[in-house]
Amino acid sequence: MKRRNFLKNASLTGLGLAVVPSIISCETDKKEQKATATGKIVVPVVVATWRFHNATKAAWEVLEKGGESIDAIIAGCRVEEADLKNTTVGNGGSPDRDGNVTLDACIMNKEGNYGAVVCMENIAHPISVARKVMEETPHVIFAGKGAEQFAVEQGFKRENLLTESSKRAWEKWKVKSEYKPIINIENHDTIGMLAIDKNGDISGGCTTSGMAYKMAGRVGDSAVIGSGLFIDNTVGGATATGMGEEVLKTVGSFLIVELMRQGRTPQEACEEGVRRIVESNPNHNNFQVGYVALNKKGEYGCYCIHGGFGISKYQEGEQTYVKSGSYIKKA
Ligand code: SD4
Repeated sequence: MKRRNFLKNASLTGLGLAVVPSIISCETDKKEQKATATGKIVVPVVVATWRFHNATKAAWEVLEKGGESIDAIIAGCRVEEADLKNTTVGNGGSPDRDGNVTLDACIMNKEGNYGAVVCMENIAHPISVARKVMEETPHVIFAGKGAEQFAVEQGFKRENLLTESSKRAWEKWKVKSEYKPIINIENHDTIGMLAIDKNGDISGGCTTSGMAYKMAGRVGDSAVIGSGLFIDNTVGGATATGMGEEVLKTVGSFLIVELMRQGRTPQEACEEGVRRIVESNPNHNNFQVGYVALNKKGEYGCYCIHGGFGISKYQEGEQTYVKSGSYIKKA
């Protein structure tokens, strides 16, 4: 298929969004986080894209006991990778247009080390394989068959990741074969997670099966350093969800961390990250991108193009869903 036709088919014209551009910021379901108001350091803390409350709970349990942020990230991300009902992460993820489930994941630690796997099949926990890449090899990214082979050598089991229900949905999709990624399905999307432990050290992870029914071999932003995730232990971290192509083109997570380094709050940095995409892309009505950022004080921010995104946060022993502000508000 020619690129132009592919992009045409990729548009979300079916969404019928009535849109009014506006800038609004983060609102919480519960009380506003104290750190944001007082500037005091409130760690440990973990934040994750969407309503991944089971994941942030698992991560919090590690942090609360004094565990390291990298272990909290692994514990949290693995919860979603194992959840068969979640069709956008790990086991049970939606396949590509040829019916193959291909996974992308990455991890970054407090030393600024990074490991990733892209387009990996048949291994249920790519986040753990990404950690092995980071810790056990001189490389940072393994792709496709090489990633799978490495995982098996490291003791991971090969398994079929295509569930019956994902297979049925794919077969239904094949009837029309239209690529229309509807990203904003609450509760079910890519997990990007940032955690600061009791020592004040930050780590992050991001894991996904990518866009449903993508072309074979397509890799999104999630496992690419600086796009789906970036961590700098002197500043903080950021992670992304949504249309990976747009995040990749603007190196979104790196941008947000650099803006925080220059003095922006996590909220301001996320808003600027979204603005960079929206203002350079007239097609922004047709796709979603959401960012989450965390600075070293434990202050967070989140922002997205279209309403419907939010983050799960665990801090001071309390779990909260934070509804993200959006550039475009439904009329
Ligand atoms: C990708 N960013 O593969 C991922 C998909 C995603 O919410 O985050 N969806 O482009």
